[in-house]
Amino acid sequence: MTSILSSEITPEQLFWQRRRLLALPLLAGAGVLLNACGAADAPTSDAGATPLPISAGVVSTTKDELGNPLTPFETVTGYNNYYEFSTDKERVKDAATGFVTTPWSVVVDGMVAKPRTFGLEDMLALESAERIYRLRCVEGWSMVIPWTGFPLHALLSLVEPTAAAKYVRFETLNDATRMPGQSEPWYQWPYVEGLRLDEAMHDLTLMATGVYGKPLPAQNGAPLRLVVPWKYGFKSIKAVVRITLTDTQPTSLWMAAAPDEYGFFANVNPRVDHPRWSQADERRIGELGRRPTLPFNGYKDQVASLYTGMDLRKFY
Ligand SMILES: Nc1nc2c(c(=O)[nH]1)N[C@H]1C(S)=C(S)[C@@H](COP(=O)(O)O)O[C@H]1N2
Ligand SMILES: [Mo]
Repeated sequence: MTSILSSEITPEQLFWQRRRLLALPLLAGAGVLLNACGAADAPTSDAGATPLPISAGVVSTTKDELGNPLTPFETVTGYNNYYEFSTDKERVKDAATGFVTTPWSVVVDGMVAKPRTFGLEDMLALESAERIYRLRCVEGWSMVIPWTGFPLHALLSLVEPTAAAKYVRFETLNDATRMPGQSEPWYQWPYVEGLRLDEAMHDLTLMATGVYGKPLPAQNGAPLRLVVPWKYGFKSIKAVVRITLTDTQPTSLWMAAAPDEYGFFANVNPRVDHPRWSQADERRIGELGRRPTLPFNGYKDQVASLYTGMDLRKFY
């Protein structure tokens, strides 16, 4: 992170500075261990023999619960899907540089007793958790990412969804002057995603505000993005400005763009192929070869009960 003039320091930056100071004693050890994960595996063009500098912040562990090493910081923040900025994963980072995320607010409305507009500072004040999650992109690659943020249910319980609410609809910022990809006519902007309310209330469902112990970089969806680890990555919508509770199943950008290819649920399922490729295995970025894809991306024990009685080969 570049140094900040004190005149430019925002409440958000102060928050993160404080957190970093509190966590400082862990810093040295974490850096050494992270280095061993091999930043040189990053699929960026400048990933050569010299390891890239580790510019990550503090994380409490170097592995997920299955023993998989974290994907290096430079890869997590340098290889991104974010069509509002670029369709080239290795260009998103540069294209998103300078994207202004303060001030930022999120409207939470629809079928709720207490609709409210949250400032980013309100949401950063919610209790923060670290979550190490696998991210499985529908394109057949994956990473292991240490997020920080708050469970979505913490936010939803503040607005009190009504009994009629069945779904949650999420919307990304819609501003082509700030997101140049939105000038491309191929997609129906803004990016929209949706969850069933019980999925949204599940404790694994995270609103991420940070990654690798640092504020979320623009390319990862700053200032806050959804993370639903048992679903394909496209469900994890970035730069959220609106969350609407509704009784009708939302139509996502991808459902509208290619209804035969992308369904509402999009649970990771190695037995349901994409019409154009197999989903049986995946390339973990940084590894040679491919590894089998796990049902629900390895979160089956936690989430399978959400889908009791549903034919998951049919309800993609
Ligand atoms: N608004 C928005 N959100 C988005 C996308 C996007 O293009 N626009 N891409 C999705 C896809 S396909 C993936 S795999 C993840 C990638 O998240 P990451 O870049 O943080 O790894 O973001 C998802 N969220
Ligand atoms: Mo994706």
